[in-house]
This record gives sequence, structure tokens and C-alpha cells, in this order.
Amino acid sequence: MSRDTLFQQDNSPSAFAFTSEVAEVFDDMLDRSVPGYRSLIPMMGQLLVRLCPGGSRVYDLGCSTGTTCLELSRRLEPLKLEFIGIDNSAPMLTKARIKAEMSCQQQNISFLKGDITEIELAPCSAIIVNYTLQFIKPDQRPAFLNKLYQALQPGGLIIISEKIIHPDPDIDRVWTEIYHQYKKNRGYSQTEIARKRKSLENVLIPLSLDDNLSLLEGTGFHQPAPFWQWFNFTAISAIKKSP
Ligand code: GEK
Repeated sequence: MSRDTLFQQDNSPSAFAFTSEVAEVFDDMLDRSVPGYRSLIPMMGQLLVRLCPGGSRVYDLGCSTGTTCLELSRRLEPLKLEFIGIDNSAPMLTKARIKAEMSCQQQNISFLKGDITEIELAPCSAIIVNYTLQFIKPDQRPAFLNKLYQALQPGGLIIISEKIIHPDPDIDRVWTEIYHQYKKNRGYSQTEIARKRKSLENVLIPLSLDDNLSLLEGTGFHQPAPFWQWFNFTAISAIKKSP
């Protein structure tokens, strides 16, 4: 896995984008900058195993290099779920396909290139949106979530992981400090942290936990609730209730 040194350079990206340079170091970037990234995957698996009928279709929207759906497909192999990862970054999908090939997992997984706000989704039992909703413009989020709701079969599961803000700016500042310390402990310098933060401004737009829950509730999802949280990172699940 290549080490993420993107923001060490003076000519580091001013506005963050999912380019081939990012795809090259992406797995290391996520491991060192998304708290709980790896440990969340088995937790998602526990939900899928209870809520998805064997052989049903599961989408991973904004799948990047496929880590989440490859790991879920490996863990839930006996369920024979059909995983479909969608992303609009070709370099990310190239990585995902190589990883699927190397782990001989091509049978139940496919990767599609497309804009998740526009692409048509087939009926499915679960949709995972792992740290991707935050990249969709806030005014597009209600329509996007409504599209996911329509694609889910009754009883279907949605999992949304997001970076969040605390509504109280003082507490939010403390959370941010704790998060930056987390990154420092994993080898990122103060300069790298500051440059990455600047480059994500207006690209990654986090909402508060309550605003995310309201969005899901407003779409019609039943009782959305966080099943995991680490300061300014959370994972929420909700169900499309049977009529
Ligand atoms: C994981 N879920 O490893 N259409 C398609 N893809 C998009 C769009 C869009 N409109 N907007 C952003 N993306 C992954 C990690 S990363 C999170 C998700 C992060 C894609 C983008 O190309 C990138 O691959 C992904 O969403 C977000 O479980 O970088 O913090």
C-alpha cells in the first residue's frame, strides 16, 4: 500500500479531488485519517447478515477502491449477496477491480462508473453510503436519499457513515483538536493536516448528527439512529419499513 504524502508537497492539491494521485495512496489515507474505518466494516456486516436475504443485491455508493464491499463480500460469503460498487472516479475503480481480481472475488462483486446522484439503481436489500454523502451538495441530498429509498425493498437497510460537526462551535473545536491529534499520532504533520483541511473546504460538507437524522427521517426512513460514533465521525442505520 503506497503511503499518503500528498499534502507534504508545496504543490499539493488546493481543491481536493479523487484523482489518480489520490487513488494511488487512498487506502493508506483512509486507514490513517478515518477513525474506526476498518472496525466499522464488521459492524456493517452484522447488520447485513440480519437484514439482507441471501442472494439479494447490496449497493456500495462511492465505493472508492472497493475496500468496504470486498471485505463485506468476503465476510458474508455464505449469504451470496450481490455487491455493486459505484463511483465516479475511474482511478478508484481501477484499483477496486485489481483488488477484486487479486483476491479472486470477482464473482459476486461488480464495480460501475457513474454519478450516484444520477445513476439508476435496481431494487436492493441494502445500500451503504460510507463517507460519501458528505461529498454531495447539501441541497441535492434530499432528492438523492429519496432515490435510495425508492430503490430499497421494504425492510431494506441503509447505512450512512459521515464526518459530522457538533452544533456547539466550542465543542466542535475540541472535537477537531482531538481529531487532528489522531492524525498526528498516525504520522501526519501539522502542515499536512492544515493543507488537507483547506483543500476539503466546500468539497466535503459535514452536517450535524441531528441534521443527518432529520434528513433520513424526512425521506421516510424508520427510526434512523447512530450505531457507532467517534467524536466527529458517525455511522447511522435506518430501515425502509414494510407498508
Ligand atoms: C469506502 N465508501 O472505502 N458519484 C459517485 N461517486 C462519488 C460522487 C458522486 N457524485 N461523489 C463522490 N464520490 C468508501 C470511501 S470516499 C470517502 C468513500 C473519502 C466518490 C469519490 O470518488 C470517492 O471515491 C468516494 O465517493 C468518497 O468505504 O474520501 O473521505
